[in-house]
Amino acid sequence: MSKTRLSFGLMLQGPGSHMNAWRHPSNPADASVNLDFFIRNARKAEENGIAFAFVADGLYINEKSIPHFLNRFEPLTILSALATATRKLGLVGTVSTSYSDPFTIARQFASLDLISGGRAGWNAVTSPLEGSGRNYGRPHPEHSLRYEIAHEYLDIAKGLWDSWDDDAFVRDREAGRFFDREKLHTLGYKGRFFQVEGPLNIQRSPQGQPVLFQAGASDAGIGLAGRHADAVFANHVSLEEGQAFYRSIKTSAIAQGRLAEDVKIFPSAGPIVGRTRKEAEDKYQAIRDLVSIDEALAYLGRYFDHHDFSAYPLDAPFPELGEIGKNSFRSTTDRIKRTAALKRQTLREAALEAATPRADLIGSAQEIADILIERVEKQAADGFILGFPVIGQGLDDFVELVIPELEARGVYDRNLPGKTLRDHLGLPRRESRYARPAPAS
Ligand code: FMN
Repeated sequence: MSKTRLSFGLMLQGPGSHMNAWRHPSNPADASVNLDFFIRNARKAEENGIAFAFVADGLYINEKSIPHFLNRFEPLTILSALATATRKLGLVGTVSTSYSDPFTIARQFASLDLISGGRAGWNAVTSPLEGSGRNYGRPHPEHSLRYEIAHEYLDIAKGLWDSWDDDAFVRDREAGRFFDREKLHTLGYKGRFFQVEGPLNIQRSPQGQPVLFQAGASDAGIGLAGRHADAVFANHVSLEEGQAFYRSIKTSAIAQGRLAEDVKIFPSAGPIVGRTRKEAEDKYQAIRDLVSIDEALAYLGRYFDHHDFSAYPLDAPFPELGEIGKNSFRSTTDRIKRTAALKRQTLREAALEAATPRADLIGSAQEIADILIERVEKQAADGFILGFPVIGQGLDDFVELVIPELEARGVYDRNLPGKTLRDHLGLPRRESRYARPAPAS
């Protein structure tokens, strides 16, 4: 095996990442709430060496939302079910730091980690959608405030996860001693946003601490990742963009006294693969045809906090939007605006592209393998989160066509290297802040 080894996560979001994936014949129409379908995909991923399942989430819907977002599983609940249906697959779920409490969430991920034997990961997001505030009865915090809250939140979660030393629960029946008092640590956190006494009422994680993912790409997001994240979910498109982002995350980690390899970068990748390029292009077109222009406009609007694009002329240049979207998916709205200006797109073109992105991962297995390997070798990625536009067709094709190609090139191994998610990602077990260094021998 060469030095390059590709590693994948699989985005599990019902029918796939495409807004109308539910209409595709390779998926059940109720994929977003079909437990058997989730289990089937999770097991297929595991059998083929995919390191983890990744469940994204949102906290606000309206009638313009992506159809399968209107009716979907809550991440920690579905991951707990998948934990009992799989043995090795990592289980990463998205939970917002803006609309939850650190004690509850630290406890839930610690429980998932224990249930799964050390396979839990948390994608800590700050929540882009303004409407979320209306579901929680409080104002949606502004972008930079969301990140300040997130810093404090993650400090607390990590502190709580070290509440007990690894061997704190002695359970000595004879002596009637359940735990060792010396190995219990009370956090006593008093911050600007949270006061959390602790300790957490669950033992330390099999992998030290659950793996922390992060998914914001603005400067504030990069700062949060550099300080806290073990892995970052990214969504850039070109090799150059990917390299710049990769560098910025690693630089941010180093500035925090960490090593570049302490944080792994996982861009999303949604390959559409065919036995020939033509077959792949036909599949892309079939997916694109699932969306009407009105649906595409609504999809575009979602990134801009459900801005109504239907009032603008369709075939005029992409409109000037000023501050709209700044407090939402900022890094994504910036990219949409930049691309529209660069390619001189009309609103129609920008909307159709947003609804069915034409990534460069459409082609034969050889072409897809070339691109994936190049991105890892040229330091734009440490691995990928596979967000197939249509999961039924996409996962089958990837497993049948791309994985054998990667194996033949010696850059992929279906046997996952260890047991925990940290093992799969090449991350060391996280030692407790209270751990004493081993005595010198
Ligand atoms: N926010 C969510 O609420 N749920 C998600 O599943 C989610 N996934 C994201 C994936 C990527 C690749 C990016 C860039 C963002 C994601 N976000 C998600 C939003 C971020 O957490 C954040 O709230 C928003 O993007 C604003 O931060 P940013 O400007 O730093 O990107």
